[in-house]
Amino acid sequence: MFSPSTWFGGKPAVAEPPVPVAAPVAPPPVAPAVVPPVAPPVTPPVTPPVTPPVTPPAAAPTAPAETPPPPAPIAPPIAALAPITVEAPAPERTSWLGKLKAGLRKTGNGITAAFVNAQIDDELYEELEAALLMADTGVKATEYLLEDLRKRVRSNMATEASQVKLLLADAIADLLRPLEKTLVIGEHTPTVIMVAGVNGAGKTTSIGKLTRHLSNEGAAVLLAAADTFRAAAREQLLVWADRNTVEIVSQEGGDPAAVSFDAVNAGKARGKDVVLVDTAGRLPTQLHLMDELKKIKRVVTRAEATAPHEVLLVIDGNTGQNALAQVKAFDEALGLTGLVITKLDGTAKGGVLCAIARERPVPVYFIGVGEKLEDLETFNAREFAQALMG
Ligand SMILES: Nc1nc2c(ncn2[C@@H]2O[C@H](COP(=O)(O)OP(=O)(O)O)[C@@H](O)[C@H]2O)c(=O)[nH]1
Ligand SMILES: [Mg+2]
Repeated sequence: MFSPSTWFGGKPAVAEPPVPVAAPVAPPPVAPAVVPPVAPPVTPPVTPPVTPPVTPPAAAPTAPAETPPPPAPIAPPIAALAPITVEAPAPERTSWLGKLKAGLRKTGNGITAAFVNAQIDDELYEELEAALLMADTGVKATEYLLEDLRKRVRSNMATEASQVKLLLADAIADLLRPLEKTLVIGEHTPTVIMVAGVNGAGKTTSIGKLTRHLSNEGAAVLLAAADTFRAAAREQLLVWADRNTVEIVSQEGGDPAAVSFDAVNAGKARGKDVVLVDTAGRLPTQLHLMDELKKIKRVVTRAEATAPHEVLLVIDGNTGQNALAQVKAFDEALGLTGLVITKLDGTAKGGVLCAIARERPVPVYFIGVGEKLEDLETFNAREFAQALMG
């Protein structure tokens, strides 16, 4: 079974009495849990819970009243019984930091440049203001950071620009710290995670990466291909399922809410630890599509009263200030529990996390720094602040 590591916190699940409705399908044997080499741990290690026995659903699922979804066929498990292949260990956190730093270098250079041959004067603060705004930090967070920085400079009696630079890194890290949070898996079986975002943000890729990490730790994952609009989207998730040797619930041209409903029920019946629901991309301004997303959420709750346990928004790190607008809109529609910020290895400027921290502090569970399976990392405010400073 599954014992969460530093990547995924977890609390012991309360074992429910077995109901003799249907015998649960035994989960596929898994390779010994491998803790990804993330060091140092971002959060204090959580004591692994006592492995709960796989329990069938407590009650037969009731179909949603408002939408009786047609049953989605459950795709045959793809090599579900094969042991999970443990690949070469992911790169050390340091090399991952290198990727993040390289990605944010443009921003860092802008902020760093302000300190070159600088005195502590109004001109320095003006240059920092311009650099922070250019890094997508936004007006409010920029104002907040500069005011905070001035206080720190006074209380530390800093006399050199180089000291101010360190103090700014501190100020950014402190601002971002409330965004640090560990994704908790194991409190519910299955833990249902719904993933939303605009087109191309990196939802499916992030789900693939997350599945890999969860599988590596011994969690049984079921994917729900609720992006039913494009055949290509389903295929893409199938490829990820295949690579990760996990099962997938998918239906050609089906109703996304129906697929999600069936996936949650299948996850309960098969004793999965996690059900990841991939949804189609949409803009917050497309109201009918936002309504559809709300419907998926409602229907998931009908399949399992406590679900979804997590509603994640995936954001392309290159989106700039629009990312904040996305967080606000999706949060209002769905009640977000966490964010995944992708593509921080590219030309992303990263400052928007400061804006999010200031204006809509939804926790950042993970950041994506590339297209490969291992290119997903937990968010650490101090590291991010340092990468942002160059
Ligand atoms: N460089 C980079 N590319 C990424 C990252 N995450 C996703 N992508 C790429 O972004 C594109 C869109 O990703 P996809 O997962 O299909 O987005 P979706 O529409 O939200 O499901 C694909 O080409 C991915 O390979 C990342 O962290 N870094
Ligand atoms: Mg997708």
